[in-house]
Amino acid sequence: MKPSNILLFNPRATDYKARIPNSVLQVAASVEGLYDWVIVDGNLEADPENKILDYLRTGQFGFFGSTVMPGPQLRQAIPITRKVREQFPGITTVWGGYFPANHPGVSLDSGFVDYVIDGPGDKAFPDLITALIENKPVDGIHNLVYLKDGKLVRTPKVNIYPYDELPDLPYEKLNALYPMQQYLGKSFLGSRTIAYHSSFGCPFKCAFCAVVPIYQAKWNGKSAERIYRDIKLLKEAYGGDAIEFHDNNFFVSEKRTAAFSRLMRREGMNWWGEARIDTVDKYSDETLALMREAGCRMIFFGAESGNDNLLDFMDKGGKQTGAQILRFASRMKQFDIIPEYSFVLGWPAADEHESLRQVEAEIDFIRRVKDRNPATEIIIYIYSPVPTEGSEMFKKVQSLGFSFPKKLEDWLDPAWENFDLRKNPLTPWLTPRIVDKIRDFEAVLNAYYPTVSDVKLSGFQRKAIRNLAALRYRTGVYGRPYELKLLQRYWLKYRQPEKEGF
Ligand code: B12
Ligand code: SF4
Repeated sequence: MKPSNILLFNPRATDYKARIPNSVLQVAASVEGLYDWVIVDGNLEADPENKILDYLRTGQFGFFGSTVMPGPQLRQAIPITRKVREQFPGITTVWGGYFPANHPGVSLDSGFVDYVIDGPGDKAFPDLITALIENKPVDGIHNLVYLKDGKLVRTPKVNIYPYDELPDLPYEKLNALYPMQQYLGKSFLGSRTIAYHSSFGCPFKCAFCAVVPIYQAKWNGKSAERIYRDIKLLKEAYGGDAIEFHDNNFFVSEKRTAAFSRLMRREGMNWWGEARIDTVDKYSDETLALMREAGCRMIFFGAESGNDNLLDFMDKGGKQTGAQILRFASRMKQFDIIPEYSFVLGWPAADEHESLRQVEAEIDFIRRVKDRNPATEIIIYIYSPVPTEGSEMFKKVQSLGFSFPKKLEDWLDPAWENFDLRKNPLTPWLTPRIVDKIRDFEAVLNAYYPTVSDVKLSGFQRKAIRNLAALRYRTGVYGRPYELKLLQRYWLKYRQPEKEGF
């Protein structure tokens, strides 16, 4: 009979700050009590490959599962899964997470990934293990993608589960493998920051977003009481003193946010989460004041663009407008909650000229946001297509000549890695000249307004870098800011996705 132990792998995603590996931990929770499991965390291992092979050599493992985000996680996920297949052909390999869910074909065609989980793995994974151990068919198990006679098979999809019904995360067992202290790092919010995930999916359908094909506009969140109970545990057992909510959209329900805030008032913990502007703009003044009182210091908002036509094109418009983005930045100031606005530049455009015009208009808009509320944190991404099949945007992207790599290994090419990191898009309409324009502006902006999130930057460094950038920012001459880039390389570590992520 196939051995039932499971090895779960979290490939390295950051060199800078390891966070609680919630993806594999939640998968572990789904098999806890049924099968034995271990986690190997690439963020904390110098040589995860050998650690994994050592475990597998014991002969007790029948299953290898890896979570995979696009980008640098592939750098370990691909060669290590391939090695597992070569050295232990009897072990079943399973990939889950955003990369394989959005690119199942290329993952399975590699020949070393047996199953992809598309969506939550909380029921699919234990069911799959049991079926394989008991030699039963897998075609009735939800959220699976696999190859049968060379053809891609997708089983019925369940986008979300009622989160409150899922088991608690096995923090204690994780602590025995990797002491939790290593995961509770210093951040702008506190000195031992907890990473917590409180909801599945998102109720919206933005045409550029990787969450949409997986969750298809469904959302379900844990109750305020359940979140509070978990946070109390992490505070009391491990000393957590601040929280980063890793939900795609934490603030969907005002009622839940208000209830959570009421519970958190006594805890003295700062927290941060991700939201939509149009959603939080509907919150009452009382809720916003309550959130701040309860420790909400900063909220990440996908502002995306100041152009209403573009907002419509990305299916974000109708509700969110450029005028609202500006007004809302001022509203947040009133409540002393820092809005962290992310903008995406380089949307599909007919040619270089149109693309350049768009980029210049966005730069101008970002400056207006900063004028309204200088505390607004600005994050600039370059548009990287995701396969949102059926959306007008993806159709346009394809018609303009863009396509994804056909082979899994091709994703390891540095150019595609930069694509994943939303640094260099490989989209035909963005020329290197425009990419430089965006990056140069970003360098000047980040220097003139150093982020409060960079806890390693001293007061002196902040002042020095700001003074150096002042003339460029005021005059709008951004080109070739070598002096700023040099300083940033050594001083500004935050928001460099290859080091950090967010
Ligand atoms: C935490 C996080 C990170 C951390 C890394 C965490 C880690 N693993 O060590 C950091 C901050 C380093 C990071 C970096 C990046 N991230 Co990130 N990250 C997240 C975030 C916020 C939470 C992930 C998480 O913990 N989810 C909680 C768990 C419970 O949910 P889950 O992962 O979906 O897991 C469920 C299922 O997917 C499935 N599943 C997942 N894995 C597995 C594995 C197995 C074996 C099985 C059976 C099932 C399974 O079952 C799970 C339980 O239901 C997500 C957004 C989100 N809310 O998920 C983005 C997200 C995954 N990241 C994203 C991106 C793009 C990145 C970056 C590539 C770029 C960037 N600048 O942000 C960088 C990469 C940098 C790098 N060096 O690799 C995107 C992916 C988009 C896409 N195109 O596919 C997301 C979706 C954010 C977004 N909305 O844009 N990230
Ligand atoms: S609101 Fe955010 S998470 Fe939701 S679909 Fe749009 S971009 Fe994606």
